[in-house]
Amino acid sequence: MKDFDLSLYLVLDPLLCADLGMVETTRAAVAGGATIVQLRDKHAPTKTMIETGRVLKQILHGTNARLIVNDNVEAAIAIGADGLHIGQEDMNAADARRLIGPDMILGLSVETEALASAIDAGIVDYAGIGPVFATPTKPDHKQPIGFDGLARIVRLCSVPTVAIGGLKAEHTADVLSAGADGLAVVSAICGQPNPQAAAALIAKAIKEARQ
Ligand code: TZP
Ligand code: MG
Repeated sequence: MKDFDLSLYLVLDPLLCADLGMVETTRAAVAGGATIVQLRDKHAPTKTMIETGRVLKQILHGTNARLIVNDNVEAAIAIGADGLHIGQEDMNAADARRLIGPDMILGLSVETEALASAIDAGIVDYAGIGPVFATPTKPDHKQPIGFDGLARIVRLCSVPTVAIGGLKAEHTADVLSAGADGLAVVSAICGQPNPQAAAALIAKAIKEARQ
């Protein structure tokens, strides 16, 4: 069994992180309790992804947080990241698994019950489910599913799950009640005046909801 904790999953956004930068945002978020950091930069060339990812890997070294790379298999491997995250429109999960090997974490975005039922737990390690709410962070997102939709989709997933889309600290209890293992957030941490405090607020809500 792979060892990773989906509870507070930070997805980086280079524009929202512009002031502090993705590296310092990561440092702060992990200090605040982020358990996974995903390097997501849709427009960066592979070379830049690799450079940034290597710095992030150094920052996460010695912490329990894992580094996941969005979409870019070549970068994920070159960085020596802990994992790769792909969407339904990206590479096929079986092909991604063949390229990254058995040990890297593989995450897959899931937006519907049909897609949840189709997950092969022998290939995919976790599902990112959403968007729960509409969000300006991803303008091309699919139809929001709400907490009811989240619960229906989680039930059909044979792998651990993390919810995404418009999530803030105040949604923590509802996300966990729906059965998800954690919250994935972008704007609740990236671009916040104090990303460490923002992460700590969600981490505290997770702890409280689990009691
Ligand atoms: N996938 C579905 S919604 C989303 C992604 C990457 C963006 C979520 O951003 P935010 O700011 O946490 O709503
Ligand atoms: Mg993608």
